[in-house]
Amino acid sequence: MSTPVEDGAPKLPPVEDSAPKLPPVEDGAPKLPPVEDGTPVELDLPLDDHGPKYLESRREAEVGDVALFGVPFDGTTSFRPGTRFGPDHIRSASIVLESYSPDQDRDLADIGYCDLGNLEVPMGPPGPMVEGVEAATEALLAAGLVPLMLGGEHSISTGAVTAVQRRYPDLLLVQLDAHGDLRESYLGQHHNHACTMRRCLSVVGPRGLIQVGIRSGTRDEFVEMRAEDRVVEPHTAGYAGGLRKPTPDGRSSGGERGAHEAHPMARKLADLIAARGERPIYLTVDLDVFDPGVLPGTGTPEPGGIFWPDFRAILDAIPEGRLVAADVVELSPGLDPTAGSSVYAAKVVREVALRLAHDRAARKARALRSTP
Ligand SMILES: [Mn+2]
Repeated sequence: MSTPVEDGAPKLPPVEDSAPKLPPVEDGAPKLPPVEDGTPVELDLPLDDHGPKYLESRREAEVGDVALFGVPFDGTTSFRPGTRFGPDHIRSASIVLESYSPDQDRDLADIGYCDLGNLEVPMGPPGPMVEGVEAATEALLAAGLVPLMLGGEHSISTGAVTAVQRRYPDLLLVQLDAHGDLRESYLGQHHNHACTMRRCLSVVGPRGLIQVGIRSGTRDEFVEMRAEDRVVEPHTAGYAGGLRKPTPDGRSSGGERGAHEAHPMARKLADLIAARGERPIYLTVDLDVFDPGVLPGTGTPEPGGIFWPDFRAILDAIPEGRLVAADVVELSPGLDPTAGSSVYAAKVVREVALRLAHDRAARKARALRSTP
């Protein structure tokens, strides 16, 4: 079981940042109440906030927010660079979206969310970038925010996962991706985006990773993923696009949960999550998990990917209350002049943000109920 620490409670070991420091509690002295949701948050981070914002988000963070931040890094991209432009294109494209999600029957207008802008990270070798992302994610968590990171290439995930795992030691990482990303090193780089899950595995441990949608990798990668029973492959899972559980009156089910049970990939994901116990979950969405027919704007497209209804079912397969952080990476907007890929990515971000906010509220309600 995890012990989620919310709202900037100072329970973490050494945090050398803006985390609020409480005075030592004297015998009999009343404990300070947890910081209330909506309290303004001061962050001392290298953030560039001059670009566009995601939909109607606030720039200023408040305790309890889902906090979007971009990491415009594509220093290790092997084939076609351009993901450094991903975060701002997601924001610009978000303008075509409504804040309401009919899939979830939830609305961004009802949640607290902010868009902090882009983290300033050095281009070139990825090491300093990974450290910068880790420190930033750590600071957001300490301030009582829920991190939602926009890429950038996939190597940005390692630092975020490391910081989130420190706060949630039994963290489970769910990866949506076309690629296994399990190389030990690639093109001489330890932190290449083809190695991201190998790096993350050393953080979350062998039972801490589930890989969904993988359809490209070396034979060794597939042998490992299958032997560890941690992969949901599109083809072997009995992939079938499209589902909507009709209600008795024939309309679609809207925000009703349970849609994943009718979907083979999502059902398998639910089984793999259940087999690992009740753990907090970090969701990393490499957008190349989608079929290049619907999302061509990514550096390493791979035929045979998922479609929107599959994504909806997969998100639904994550048990309520468990999602604690997420990222959406590998949009390379220059590769899709229609901008359709950016809109797709922006919609993925909306759905994930809504789930993050809903799950945080669910955890909070649970914690309140268990307090006498
Ligand atoms: Mn990938």
